[in-house]
Amino acid sequence: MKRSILHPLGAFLMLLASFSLFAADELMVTDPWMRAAPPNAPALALFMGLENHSSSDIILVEAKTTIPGARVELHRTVMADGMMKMAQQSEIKVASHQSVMLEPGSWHIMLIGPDHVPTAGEKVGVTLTLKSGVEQKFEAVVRKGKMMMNSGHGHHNH
Ligand SMILES: [Cu+2]
Repeated sequence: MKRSILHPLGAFLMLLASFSLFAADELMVTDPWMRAAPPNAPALALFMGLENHSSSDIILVEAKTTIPGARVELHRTVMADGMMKMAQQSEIKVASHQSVMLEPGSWHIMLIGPDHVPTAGEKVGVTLTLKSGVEQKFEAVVRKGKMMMNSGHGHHNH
């Protein structure tokens, strides 16, 4: 005998989820990826979109990965004296119903001094710790990405 796909309890849980009750204080992480780097790279960069669909602000305070040996820092690339510079950040705040893009030239998570540099296609385990104490685990895929030029401009139109 076949089981009904829309089991009453399942429908109830789906209804709850649609009201974001389970998503409270939880980030939605979109397209997490790590930029492929040469085998002796001194640092690795991790990117993703962070979406907050809850009614309160969410603050990311720490990140960990399965890459051994690396110190993990929250970074933001900023303009200083006409140069693109990375600066360590103590947190990344995602305001209620807002999103923050971690992408080349902007916010990112930096792994400094990795003992292993993964190659394109490899998957890296990531754990994000929120200020609330909630931990979120997921995998980021390693792929090639554009390098940011130190041009002093985020965008070029030719
Ligand atoms: Cu950085």
